[in-house]
Amino acid sequence: MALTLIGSFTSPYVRKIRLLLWNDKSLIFRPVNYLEVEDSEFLKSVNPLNQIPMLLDGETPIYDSRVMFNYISKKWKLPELSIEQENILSIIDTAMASGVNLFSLRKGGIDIGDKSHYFLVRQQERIPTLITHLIPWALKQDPIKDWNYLTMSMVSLLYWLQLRDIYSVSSHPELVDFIQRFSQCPGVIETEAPPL
Ligand SMILES: N[C@@H](CCC(=O)N[C@@H](CS)C(=O)NCC(=O)O)C(=O)O
Repeated sequence: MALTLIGSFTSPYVRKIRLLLWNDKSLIFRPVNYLEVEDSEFLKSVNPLNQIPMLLDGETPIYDSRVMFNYISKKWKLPELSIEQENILSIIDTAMASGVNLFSLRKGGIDIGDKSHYFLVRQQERIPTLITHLIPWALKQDPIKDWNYLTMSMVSLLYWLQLRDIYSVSSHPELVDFIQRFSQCPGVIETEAPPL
């Protein structure tokens, strides 16, 4: 049964699933922009979470990127992640969630630099803390040996933080180097967001 991925060209969650499925030539990618009325109505009609990415395996809906990864892993019989790898994935996904929260708030007109706002401060603090935590792991990753869902997620996170000007990745030479080393991996160039 062919897989259908519903998502945008900019979402970091969508991008990591596109990278994961890059070699599946039967994948159907259905682009949506949930800020446009027609696409938003379509998304709501197929996904009660009203979020992207969404995956369909035939008629079976799969709603969350981590669940998609687990589902694909089982289907393709990929090796199970160790607890250390699961933790890396949680760190990347949580940094992504904080970034996406800040982006959405800024889009809604909120001053995300407001230091008096408990929620904003927590999101703002979390990103550098998590990014710093990822550096020792990132330094050990090799683009030939370690092109997997973790490094795909990291590429998607770092690229998106820069794209949306949410966090200055360039202040970490190790991460600039990571982006450069992984830039030629399969699908990375092709899944870059078109100019905004
Ligand atoms: N936990 C979800 C998060 C997905 C998510 O936050 N997607 C964003 C786009 S990057 C979204 O759909 N935002 C619209 C909304 O939440 O209303 C996943 O891992 O798939």
